[in-house]
Amino acid sequence: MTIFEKIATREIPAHIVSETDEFIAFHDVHPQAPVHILIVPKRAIPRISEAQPADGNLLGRMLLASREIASAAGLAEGGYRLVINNGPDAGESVPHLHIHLLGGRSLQWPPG
Ligand code: DGP
Repeated sequence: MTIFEKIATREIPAHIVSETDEFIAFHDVHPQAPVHILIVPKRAIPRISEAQPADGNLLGRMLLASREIASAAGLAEGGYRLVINNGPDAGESVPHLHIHLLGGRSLQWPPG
């Protein structure tokens, strides 16, 4: 089981902000911004490069859910960034697909 599956099954505690039968959203343990939430499918797709066409609806629903999660976190007006790290060059550290939702400060571009 990945660490995020253990969070979904409550084996590991996390500050959960939103949940459906398909995915869960919780605060990142090492926040890189005042708001840093991870949106994670309960089914462990390792990374976006390994997602299948059948995962498309789930991934779309996760993206759309980010709007409500960002609004609930107070980010609707100031804006926010969604990030998916894929593979070692991108800094992927947990092999379970997740969308980072970052906001609450001015974010730089390009990212480091
Ligand atoms: P990435 O580097 O894109 O694979 O992001 C993994 C993120 O997961 C990283 O920002 C830290 C976070 N993380 C790792 N372990 C835990 C944990 O046990 N709990 C929570 N809440 N976040 C975690």
